[in-house]
Amino acid sequence: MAEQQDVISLSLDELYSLVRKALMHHGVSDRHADAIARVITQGERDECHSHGIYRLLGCVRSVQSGKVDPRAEPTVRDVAPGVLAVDAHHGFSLLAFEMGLPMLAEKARSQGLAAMAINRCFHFSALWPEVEAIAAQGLVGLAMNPSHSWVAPAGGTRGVFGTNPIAFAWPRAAGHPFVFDFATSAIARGDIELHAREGRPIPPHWAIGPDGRPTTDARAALEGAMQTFGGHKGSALAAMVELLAGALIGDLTSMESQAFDDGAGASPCHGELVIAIDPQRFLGGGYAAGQARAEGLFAAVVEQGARLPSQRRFEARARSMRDGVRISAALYRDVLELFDT
Ligand code: NDP
Ligand code: PYC
Repeated sequence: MAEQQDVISLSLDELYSLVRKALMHHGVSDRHADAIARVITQGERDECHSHGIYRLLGCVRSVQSGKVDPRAEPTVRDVAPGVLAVDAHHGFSLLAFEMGLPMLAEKARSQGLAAMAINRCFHFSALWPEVEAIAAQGLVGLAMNPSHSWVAPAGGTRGVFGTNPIAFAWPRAAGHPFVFDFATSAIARGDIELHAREGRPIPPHWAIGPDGRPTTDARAALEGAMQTFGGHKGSALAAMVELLAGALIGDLTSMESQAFDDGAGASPCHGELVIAIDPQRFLGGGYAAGQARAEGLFAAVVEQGARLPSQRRFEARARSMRDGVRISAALYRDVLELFDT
């Protein structure tokens, strides 16, 4: 660890160990601590600050709230040839994902397409680590989940939807997969929280304040309602996530998750839908041609100077793997204070 004025430099190993130790200090089991520390380290490594080490504070708060079972052992259930369900038993979601992934991949390979419902999980993380793990097996990945009802529908003023991320990954023969992962709100709530922590203003299209008017005050935004991205289009996608990753899989919508929290301040508790598709099954002998077509599409994007989603992230990853990460001294202090309670 190296300190330089208001920034602390950590290697990825140091970061991982720090997160893991803090979680275990608060009674999180080895297996959950490993899964969480891996994903938080990946978030910081890829410079996704809203879902990096900052999330450790929320994880510990969730455990302290008494809502999460930090030692819950997920159970995997084979539901149908193309469907499985993982019950997280009110633990964090990441171990449940890891435990379900082998069966999801096996079913996708045998059926061409498979879906995994993760139920009763506390969810705080970005989704790209999950769809990237699916793409690493040569499969197309799609994942989504509700959260808390912080987001107003387009044309409304009161929260109904969660920030409801949708993530997609397409495996490529060489290099990183094509990946996008975004909230269906104008921005992740974690980003507004970071603006509020640091006293920075936000763009007016991110949220409305408690008075129902657009605001640049991050604290007012957290008390008001967030906006969807792309107006009615983001609003419809957010509703789709509530339906597919809530009603369809027998789990809570964002409004229900918020009610379940009952002011405890834990991470949202709900379900997640993860879909894997095997392009070899779909394309058979045409697999190479299908891949080539996809590469033609990506080339047409980058050739004109536009960038592919996740390119910034992959560049950040290369940098962090070489140089480690730098986090603000204020955040680092907050993390160290977790060991005092
Ligand atoms: P952003 O708006 O920052 O980015 C979303 C995506 O767009 C990324 O894949 C990003 O790639 C890509 N992108 C950004 N700018 C460009 C560009 N100019 N050209 C091409 N692609 C671009 O994300 P959000 O704030 O919406 O979400 C951040 C994270 O929060 C996500 O990882 C999401 O999973 C997580 N989240 C989790 C929730 C949960 O319930 N667990 C709820 C809501 C969000 P790149 O990264 O390379 O910039
Ligand atoms: O940043 O919106 C968010 C979020 C919700 C749950 C996890 N992240």
